[in-house]
Amino acid sequence: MSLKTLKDYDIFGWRGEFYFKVDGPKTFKARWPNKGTIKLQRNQEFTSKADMSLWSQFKTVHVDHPAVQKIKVILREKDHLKKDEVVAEQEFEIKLPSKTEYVILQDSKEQTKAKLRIQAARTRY
Ligand SMILES: [Ca+2]
Repeated sequence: MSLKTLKDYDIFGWRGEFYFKVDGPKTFKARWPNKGTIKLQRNQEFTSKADMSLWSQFKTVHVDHPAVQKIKVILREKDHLKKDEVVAEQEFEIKLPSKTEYVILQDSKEQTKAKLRIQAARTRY
């Protein structure tokens, strides 16, 4: 995952404070990072380390019946004076299994962009 913004989100400090919410099956929501925010000034970019995942899930899929998993990803920006703003929100349909692919989650003005890597490979153990 990488996150970049071209916009100033805060009048004071000039730094946006971002975090992700991920909606999996049923109503379970994950937050990433679990605590804290990704602080970005205009034109800054954050790239996560390889071992950082927004969401992980194991699902049993029968060979003859490929499945689809819907995952909703929400990017929010924190504000101390008002409710946290939803910058971007999108539901991704992930075919199981599938090759690694990259998707873009961005705001309507295309100023803040998250590039997400989706890995839905078969797991054998
Ligand atoms: Ca803020």
